[in-house]
Amino acid sequence: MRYLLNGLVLSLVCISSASYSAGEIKPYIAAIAGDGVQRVTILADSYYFNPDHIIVKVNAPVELTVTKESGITPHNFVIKGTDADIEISESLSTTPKSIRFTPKRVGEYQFYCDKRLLFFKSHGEKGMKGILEVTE
Ligand SMILES: [Cu+2]
Repeated sequence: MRYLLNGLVLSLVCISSASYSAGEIKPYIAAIAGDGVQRVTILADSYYFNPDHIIVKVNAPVELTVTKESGITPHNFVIKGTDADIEISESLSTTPKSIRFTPKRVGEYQFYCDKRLLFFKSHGEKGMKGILEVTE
């Protein structure tokens, strides 16, 4: 049992150090649709979001459609960007969830999953995070 646990911890450490290398995935630039909404589809999996760098325009409505990969691991989607009027904390499922907001200020806002198993690192700390970049 102890060896099993050690192996598990070791593999989690390996995953966390390998999973986030900035700049590898190109940023996703949201297009503004005919109705003025910027739509982005996001996949949430253990332990990453795809895309993990999203660029949107300020003061235009954004609709994120976030879907969790199948599997028992729970995930959520959190952004704490109070100054830009972006306050999101939504649990995710395999049914796509629509999250709508309008960013009110230019800046970079981290999104992440804050779920964690017992004493392990949170999913965000394991690489399940990304940047919402709000531009002029
Ligand atoms: Cu998660």
